[in-house]
Amino acid sequence: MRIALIGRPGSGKTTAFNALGGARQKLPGTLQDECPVVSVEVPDSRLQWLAEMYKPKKVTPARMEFADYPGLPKTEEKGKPEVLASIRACDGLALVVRAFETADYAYEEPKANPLAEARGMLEDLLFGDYAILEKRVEKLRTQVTRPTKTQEQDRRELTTLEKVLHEVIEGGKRLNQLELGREEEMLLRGFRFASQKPVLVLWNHSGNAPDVAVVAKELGLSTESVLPLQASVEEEIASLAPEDRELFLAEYGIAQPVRERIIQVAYASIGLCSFLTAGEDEVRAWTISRGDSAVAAAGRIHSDIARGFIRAETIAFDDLRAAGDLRAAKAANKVRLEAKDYVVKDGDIMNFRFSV
Ligand SMILES: Nc1nc2c(ncn2[C@@H]2O[C@H](COP(=O)(O)OP(=O)(O)OP(=O)(O)O)[C@@H](O)[C@H]2O)c(=O)[nH]1
Ligand SMILES: [Mg+2]
Repeated sequence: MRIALIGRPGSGKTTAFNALGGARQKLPGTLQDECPVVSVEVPDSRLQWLAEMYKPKKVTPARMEFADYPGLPKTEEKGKPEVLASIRACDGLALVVRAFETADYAYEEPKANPLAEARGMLEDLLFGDYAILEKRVEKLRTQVTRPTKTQEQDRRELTTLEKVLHEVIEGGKRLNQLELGREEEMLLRGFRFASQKPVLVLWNHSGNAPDVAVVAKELGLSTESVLPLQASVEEEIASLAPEDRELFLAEYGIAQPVRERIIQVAYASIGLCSFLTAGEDEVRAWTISRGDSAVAAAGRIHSDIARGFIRAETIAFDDLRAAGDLRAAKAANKVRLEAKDYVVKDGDIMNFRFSV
């Protein structure tokens, strides 16, 4: 899972990136491959409990990556489409907005106006996607006039995209507000449009925390996807020795460092959960999407396990903890054999039976 830190120039993306534990660096990144990336551990106390039971050689938490993108200016500038295009490879977006004043940066807008900034950014993502849609439609329109192998398929794609464009432009709808059939949905998903990605908002302030519910409502987002943060304070705290951090966090009234808070917000807004695997070799957490099936979970580990899937021996972590150990859990009938289409729950401990 990779989240792109995006926003207007100077909104505090790199500062937030540093607060997440990324190496301190002020060079503006360029595109996807060259963007600095930090990998953040997903805190999960269940892993420690399992490690005590299994005494494994290795404990591997789930991780989430954050990439520090260059700023997207309001004006049409060279390079903006490239940045927008490369954002599409990420799984989610963290929109950093400026709610602080500073004289250290030459801003397009002299005064911070975080709500307008967030709205403008969300609009930019939409317009970037329209541009891609329109280009594709134009290309298809000439393509379908020639007899090619893909003519039928191209026609269908063109019909869908024209419908989408119409609803978006005439109907004023967002890409994620359209009512689409399964095939149309799959087609659209292939584009990995930025405006269809889950968004969390990092409201970068300097002591004047916003009313999260109000911000979320104004932006049409869920309350749990807005995260207030004091990036420069947290950047400094992250650079301290671990034993000094608590004191400073308390001083600034920060309950938990952003590194830990952002994971909860990202999990909620992207709709993720974790399943676990446990054994003497390794105790490990894996990130999947809520609603994923057992066979999809198997595929996270290895495509062979998904291909040769037979059954998944499954127990809820809470059931295992309540029983004390696996033997007692089995005696209490808490271990289930689940089939391919079983919907995996957060905290399921799974052992896949497969043959290839
Ligand atoms: N007061 C204050 N200043 C901040 C905060 N976050 C960032 N800054 C300052 O704002 C300026 C820009 O911060 P960066 O983190 O480099 O912003 P950026 O979004 O990475 O900028 P670009 O990569 O150029 O788009 C720097 O001078 C930071 O010190 C904050 O929370 N409070
Ligand atoms: Mg930066």
